[in-house]
Amino acid sequence: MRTAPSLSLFAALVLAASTSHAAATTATATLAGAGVTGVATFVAAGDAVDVHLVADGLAPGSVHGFHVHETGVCTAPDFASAGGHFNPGHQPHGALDHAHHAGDMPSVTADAAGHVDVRFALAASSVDGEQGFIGHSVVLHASPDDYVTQPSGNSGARIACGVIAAN
Ligand SMILES: [Cu+2]
Ligand SMILES: [Zn+2]
Repeated sequence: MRTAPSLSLFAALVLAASTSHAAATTATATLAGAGVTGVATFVAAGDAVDVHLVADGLAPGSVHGFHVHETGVCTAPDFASAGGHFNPGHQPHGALDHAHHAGDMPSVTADAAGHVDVRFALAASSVDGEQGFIGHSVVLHASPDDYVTQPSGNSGARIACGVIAAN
């Protein structure tokens, strides 16, 4: 019976390998900017990703462009370090019902207290992997996204940024 121990060792190695390569299904970004804080969560849901943004410190009733950007680096104060919109599919910038960057998302609206709590789903998106959001960043802008102007929707200054990391 010399094979039994080696077989179980093999099984253990396979299990360890498959565990370490398992795709992350949830990720979080903690946003920070001048007077603005927030947390964005990303949860895989089949071929879609459910996004939940909670943010504070915004002007009452203000509307803000919100995107996943290419580079997972948030250097204040202008967050230019985050690069352009995450766009692995080489699409134009646009609204979700048109051709759009993988990082394009709905603009978010603050309530009378300057608080945002919004949830939406991004179809044909992923949290992990080549086309996934992990390792990139989320950026909140000063102005609404017009979903037309290339390549960024003319949503103004970057007021908060967070790196998206696996949970
Ligand atoms: Cu942006
Ligand atoms: Zn875009």
